[in-house]
Amino acid sequence: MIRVSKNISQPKLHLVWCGQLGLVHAHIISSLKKQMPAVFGKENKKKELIQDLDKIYKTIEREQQIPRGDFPDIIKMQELLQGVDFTRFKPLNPKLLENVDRMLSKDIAEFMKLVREEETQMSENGVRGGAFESARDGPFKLGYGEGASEGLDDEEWVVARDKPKYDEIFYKLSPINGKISGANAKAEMLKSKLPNTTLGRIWKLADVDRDGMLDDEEFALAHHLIRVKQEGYEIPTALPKHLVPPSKRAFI
Ligand SMILES: [Ca+2]
Repeated sequence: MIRVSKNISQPKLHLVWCGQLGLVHAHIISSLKKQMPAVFGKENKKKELIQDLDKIYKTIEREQQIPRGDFPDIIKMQELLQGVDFTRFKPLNPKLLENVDRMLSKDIAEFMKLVREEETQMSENGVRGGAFESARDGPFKLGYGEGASEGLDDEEWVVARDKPKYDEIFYKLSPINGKISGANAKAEMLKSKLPNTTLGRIWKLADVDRDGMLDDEEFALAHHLIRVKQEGYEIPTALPKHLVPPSKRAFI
């Protein structure tokens, strides 16, 4: 589930949340429908399914890669299902799912735009100092050449060093026209276990051309910044020149 500061437009967030919730519900209902017998033993099977709802959640969680936090509360769901006739459930409509999925990824891209706007407003509270404030002290400045300023003096794009490793992940995410969607990138970035606010900032810096998607260079940059943060350094508020992917220098 997405968590952001209260400045972000609530209706927009609500829309993202509802889409995800609808998707989870559709999977739960379809799973229950699939397991119901056609003629005999319906009531017993229903009881069994309600009891085993946790197993059903786990299967959907694994097969659809939906985080457990996005599922409805299991006790409430069990109570709700008691009074429902499972035979009336409709089978899953793949077209509907596709639409919800598309809506979600589009919405996440929109949402990230809002995060960006919010971040700009909050820039005065952002990171100051380090190698980004002034070059007056040159290489003797605290933190020079470390964290996000690693590779500052190198001719080669510092992210390129580990890019083959990041490329491997990138191509597993089935990019379309060389890019992965916001939703796909989000799922992968969440594996870092960094807070959503930090990942939002990393996204803002990594989506250099601001099209709501990541190409291989932007994806590698996102992972580079994740590593910087995981190593205990701060994420800069603006992308330092030496971190801009070579093909995107025109955007800066
Ligand atoms: Ca992009």
